[in-house]
Amino acid sequence: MKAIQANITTLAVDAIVNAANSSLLGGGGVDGAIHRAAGQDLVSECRLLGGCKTGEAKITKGYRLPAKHIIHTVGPVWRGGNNGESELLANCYANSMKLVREHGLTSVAFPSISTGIYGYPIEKAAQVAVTTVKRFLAESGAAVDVTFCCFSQPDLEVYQALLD
Ligand code: AR6
Repeated sequence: MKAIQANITTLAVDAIVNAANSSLLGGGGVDGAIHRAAGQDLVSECRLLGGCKTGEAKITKGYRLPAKHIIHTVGPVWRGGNNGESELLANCYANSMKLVREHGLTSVAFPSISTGIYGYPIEKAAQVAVTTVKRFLAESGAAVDVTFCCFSQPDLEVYQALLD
């Protein structure tokens, strides 16, 4: 596991993860950037998926992206922390990693799910992200190269402190 600062749409990995909304039809933030970079064929495939519940994950092709696949997951909206947010966020990471395994993928990059428009505090979200992925790798024995792709330098510092 490692953390980097980058635009996730530039990464040539087996899968990048999208912080989507339950419609899976696009939005702002990283979702908007991924849909713009992948092109119109992405939304056509997404229309066939029937949406996605919070904490669940669905996979599509990567289309024009350098990444081969996109795993779309829906993070929780932060409502103060006592509304199941941490469990739902952990489900996003665990269910995305399950898809990585089921599809035989060996590299995946995650954005910091829920910490933009959905308002989840970065320190708390990064803790959930790192803990959940670490546990998945240990329990499954999977050899997957996992990158936490941070958009800002302060976010990168938070992840790096947890990974050291
Ligand atoms: N590469 C990597 N990270 C990025 C990029 C990028 N190109 N662009 C933004 N981020 P957000 P959420 C970071 O708001 O909070 C959408 O409208 C960003 O700085 O994209 O889960 C969806 O459709 C932040 O650290 O996702 C939903 O409606 C992180 O990605 C809603 O936003 C997540 O921020 C989901 O909100």
